[in-house]
Amino acid sequence: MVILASRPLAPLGQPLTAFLAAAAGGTRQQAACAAVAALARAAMKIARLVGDGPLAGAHGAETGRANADGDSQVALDLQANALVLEALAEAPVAYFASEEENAILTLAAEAPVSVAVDPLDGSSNVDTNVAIGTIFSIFPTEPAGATASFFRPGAEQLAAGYFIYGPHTALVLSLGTGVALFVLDRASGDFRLARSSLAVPAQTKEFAINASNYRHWFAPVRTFIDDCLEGADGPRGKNFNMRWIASLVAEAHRIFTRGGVFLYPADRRPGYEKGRLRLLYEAFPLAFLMEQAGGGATDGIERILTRVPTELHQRTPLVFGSAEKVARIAAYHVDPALVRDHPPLFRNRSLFST
Ligand code: FDP
Ligand code: ZN
Repeated sequence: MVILASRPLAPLGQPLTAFLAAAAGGTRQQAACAAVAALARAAMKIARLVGDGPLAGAHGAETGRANADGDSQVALDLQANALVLEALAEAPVAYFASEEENAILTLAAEAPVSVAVDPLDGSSNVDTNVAIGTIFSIFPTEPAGATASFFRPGAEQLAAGYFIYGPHTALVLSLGTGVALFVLDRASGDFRLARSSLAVPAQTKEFAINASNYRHWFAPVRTFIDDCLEGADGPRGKNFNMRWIASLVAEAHRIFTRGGVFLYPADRRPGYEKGRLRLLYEAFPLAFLMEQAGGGATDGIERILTRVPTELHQRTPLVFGSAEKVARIAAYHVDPALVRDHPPLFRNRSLFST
């Protein structure tokens, strides 16, 4: 993990509560820090449920219900959503947007911040004991109401982060001044600072994509991956390594640890024309964290943080990780000279069709 040496480092081992107290400035910042503390309390409970695995019940059991986006909900999706909602209801939070809710909920309309969450990311991995997580994004509340508070550029986030429930439970957090890593100390029950000023290495030889969708991809992504797969014999002149965990937080955590690039592009499958991942509570927080750590995030054409959602569960193509690689993938989308095979679609519109 690369550390940016120029930033002042908080003491390692510092409890999250002390870190937040030291960071809190004005009313909004204080409310954002209180929301992070509430999310951490929920995450500890979720971590315990995840850690108990099948002993705590059939976590991965289909509930027979689907969220507004059509994804089937497993038991732990609903438990995690309830725990996060319960914790945020006790924090100065005005509006709550969640992958598991059909509409934005009002908690305390006058409160200074609003929170969007993916309560349990990677829930298809619940029964396989693979790392899963909770992703969150904190915005200032706008007097105009719920939609104005969330339907705005991602660059206006006050704070963002994710909890990852893996062999250890960690929090990767940005309050807008760099990125810090906290690890749950099971003995004390506190999240403790483990690394300050995380930085995503600018270059990488590792990419992550669900290659089973190869035949559905549009030409720019297919050409980029073809070029990587040709390794030292191809146009890139070097060998690459591939990973796919199918758990967004776990992919992000690997990239924060050793660099790399993640792609979930739009493709030709019905329902995937705008990608799979959600703009508000998946792409925005990860893009915020990546940029705060010197990495990048794009939908192929546009920087994720300048996008403005128009729907709660809006999907987006998503590429994030090492800055140099993200820029290269964006270049494949705008420079036809880089794309070896031009299906008719690409002549009229880019890979990430809108
Ligand atoms: P999941 O549906 O299990 O919550 O958030 C969506 C997500 O997982 C990501 O965590 C993961 O990267 C992606 O879906 C995996 O999608 P595929 O199964 O299409 O590869
Ligand atoms: Zn998710």
